Amino acid sequence: MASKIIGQSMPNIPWEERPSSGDLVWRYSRNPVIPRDLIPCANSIFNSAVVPYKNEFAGVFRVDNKSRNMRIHSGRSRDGFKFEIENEPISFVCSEPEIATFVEGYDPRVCRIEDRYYLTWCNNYHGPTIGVAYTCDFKKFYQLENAFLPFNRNGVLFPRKINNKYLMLSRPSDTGHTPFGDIFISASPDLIHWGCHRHVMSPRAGKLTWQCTKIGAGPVPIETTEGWLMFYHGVLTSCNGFVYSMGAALLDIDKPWKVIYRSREYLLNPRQIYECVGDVPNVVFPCASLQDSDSGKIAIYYGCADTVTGLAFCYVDEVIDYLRANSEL
Ligand code: BMA
Repeated sequence: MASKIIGQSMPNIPWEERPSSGDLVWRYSRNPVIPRDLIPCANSIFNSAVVPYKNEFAGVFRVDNKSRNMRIHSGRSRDGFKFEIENEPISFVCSEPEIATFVEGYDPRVCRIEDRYYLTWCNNYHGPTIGVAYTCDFKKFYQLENAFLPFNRNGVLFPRKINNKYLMLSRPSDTGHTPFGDIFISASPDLIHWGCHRHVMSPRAGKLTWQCTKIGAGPVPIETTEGWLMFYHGVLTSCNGFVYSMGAALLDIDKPWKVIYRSREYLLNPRQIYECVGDVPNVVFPCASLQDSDSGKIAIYYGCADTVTGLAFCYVDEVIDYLRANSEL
């Protein structure tokens, strides 16, 4: 039986048919979908999150400005291809002055849980950790406590409670360009207090060399009839620096720290000029997906070379079939 997405139908999902190359994951032919200079202050716009919002799309975007400060901005789109991004970064409402002091923020994810859109991002509080906020309208954002002690990156929420707890994927790290990194899951009753930490996956060499240095969750996991489909980034250390590619794993529906399948090969890697050349060369960094439960279509937004944002497409049943046949745990 073909695997299905459990969730909303999205007849207006941004989409382009697969080209004749027949790839499992294929790029939008007019990438980058968001150019680096969409707003005047921007040096680069990448590693950004898009969600369906009121029959259109909204999102939170990583904008590095021309002073090279990392900021996050909100934005909107009618069709998921053409975006309007606010010129000013998000100014969070926060009742805790110590947490409210914004130093820098990057790599946002957005996860709808019930009627709120939760934003998680890499927030600097004595080093990188996971900031958490929510919005209902993409205008006012209410900041909560940071989820973890520093140092941590790639905090990604699950879109519903599991066993009555909120769950978040994350990657404990260090202060800099971390040369290691495993994916863990933590649980919370209230999105403030986090515990019950469980290990999900480690980087692996050998048959999984593309993900041998570090791995980190990408978009919000997609609920399917087979389990949670998690796209993630995997990093290889080459003689010329890090190379970031995208793979996928299938996680157990009730105990998502249990990995069912994990892709032996990458599904997307830096090979187009806008992925290989930019402020940080050789990076594809997925941060968001849109999916249509009727057709099984998935659209993935990913950062390219830390400079622009790309869009890629795939079908859920094909990705899960592929994982079933090409898994290395
Ligand atoms: C990671 C993060 C990402 C970035 C990547 C490649 O550590 O900082 O924002 O895309 O490095 O530079």
